[in-house]
Formats: sequence, structure tokens, C-alpha cells
Amino acid sequence: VTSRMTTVLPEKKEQKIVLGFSQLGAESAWRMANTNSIMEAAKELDIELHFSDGQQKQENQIKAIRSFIAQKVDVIAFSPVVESGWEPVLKEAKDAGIPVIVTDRAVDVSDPSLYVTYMGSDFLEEGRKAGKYLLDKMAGRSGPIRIVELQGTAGSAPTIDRKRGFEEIIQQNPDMVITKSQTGDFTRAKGKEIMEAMLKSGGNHIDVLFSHNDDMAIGAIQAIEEFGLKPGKDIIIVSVDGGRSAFQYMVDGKINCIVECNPLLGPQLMQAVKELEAGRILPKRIVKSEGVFTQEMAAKELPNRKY
Ligand code: GYE
Repeated sequence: VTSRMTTVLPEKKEQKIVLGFSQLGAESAWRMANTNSIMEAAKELDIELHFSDGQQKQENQIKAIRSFIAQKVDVIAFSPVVESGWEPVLKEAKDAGIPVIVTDRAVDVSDPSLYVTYMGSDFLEEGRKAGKYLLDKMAGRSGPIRIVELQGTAGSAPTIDRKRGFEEIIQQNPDMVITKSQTGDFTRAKGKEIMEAMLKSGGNHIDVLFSHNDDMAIGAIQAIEEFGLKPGKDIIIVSVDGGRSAFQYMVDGKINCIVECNPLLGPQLMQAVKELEAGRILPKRIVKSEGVFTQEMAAKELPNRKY
């Protein structure tokens, strides 16, 4: 009887790969595009995605990763809100034999075997690109050039590296000084709030705003306009990311330069998941290649922006 039963059963179905993904939050246009890209790519490649939003809190992400381990998913991927503090939970994943892919933001761990690959942008280079633009833009201008900086989330890889890369380059012009630097947590609301405070304590002494992302730049633009100054003219604005709405601000002359950071990591991530499951070894670092856009190119590039 048993043998007859097996012959009528359907062919053994291919098991879907299960991916647990811990997203860090929903703080920016970049992040929303990143999440959509991951969800769409999973669907397209028929990967079962268990998605969790950490709401910009490391403890939530650690909980999510622990629950993926308990669920025995095939692969775990995550975008770490901050760089440090991941060793214990990554060790738990390793002990459970579940490979971990780090995506978008980097982790700072002493044991590199705790993850299989890190896939994302070169934030240090992004900071340098912003600095280089400013060096050229301000060449020949005398006197102090006073820069205010809106930093992203404290302790996050893009904040640490964009700041470092930017400072490394602007040092070449001793007239350039960062007069104020504060975190706006990568959000529009905080960008506005902090820019308002900076303007109140010395608005006419700000020449440049370097914002670690578009959302904070857009918030700051609102504050600058309400203060009665012209963004892009009275205050030169350099931002990072390159989403559609920021591009529109650049077309309108309110942002001077955007250093691109590409959030569309989904296809590459799912590709890596499939390769891992097929037993291949991945390169330890996969870098996204990105450009720099200025006002002169803004109108032409706008229709190409995917988010
Ligand atoms: O620049 C910012 C987002 O981690 C590269 O996070 C990402 C950054 C991006 O909130 O807009």
C-alpha cells in the first residue's frame, strides 16, 4: 500500500529558499527604495522573504536576527543601523550554520568570518566626492568658507565615512572650516529642525551646507527659505543619495551637487543568496559604482532617476 501511495504523490516540489532580512528602518526616500528593491527582487527570484523593520533601533534588529535563527531560515541578510555591537548575535548565526550577508551599511567586527559578504556603497569615496566638488566650486574664493554639516545617524557607517572622506579633501583648502556639525538622523524633520537652530545662531555666516543625505537637505532647504535666504545661492548645498525629489530641487537651483548612492541593491542581494545556496563562494566585498551630478546635468538626468 505504501509503495502505491508514493507513486501517486506529485513530484517532490523544489523547496523555496527562505531569506530573513532585517531592514534598519524607513527613515528616508533612499530606504524606501531599498526596501522596495529587495521585496521586488525576492518575488522575481521566487525567494521566500521574511522581512523585519528595525525602526532605527539596533535592539530591534538583534531581536529580528535571533528570530530568523530560531526559524532556521536558509540565509540572513541585514543592513546594520550602526557599525558596532553585532558580534554576539552574528556568532549565534554562525553557530547555527546560517550564512549572513551584510548589505548597505558596514559592520565593525574583529572576526570577518562572522559574515560571508558585505555588499554596498563606498561611503568614504562619497564623502571625498562631495569634498572635491566643493574644492572646485570654491576655488578662487577668498576668506573663510564656513561649512555646516548635517550628519546622518550617529555611529552608522555612512555617517562615519562620509564625514571622514569629506574632511580629508577639504583640508586641502585651509580657508574651509566646518563651523557646525550635528546629527539629523537621516530624516527630513530633523534636518529642518537642526538647520533652523543653526541659522538662528549665525545664519548669515553660513556659506555651505554638506548634508549626509537628501532628506535632511530637503528639510534644511525649507528652514533656509523660511529664514529668508536662497538655498543654492546664499548657501551652497551638497547632498548625498540622488532620489527624484532631490533631483527636482537641483533642477530648481536649490541644491548644487548630489553625490550618488544607489539603493537598488535587491537584485544583487538575491543573486548572492542564490549563489550561496548553490554552494558558491562570494567575494568578501561587493561595491556599487556611483556618480556625481551637478546642477548643469540635473534636468537631463532627472527622467532617469528610478526612485
Ligand atoms: O544615504 C540615507 C539612508 O545607509 C546609504 O541611509 C544608506 C543611507 C542613505 O537613510 O538616505
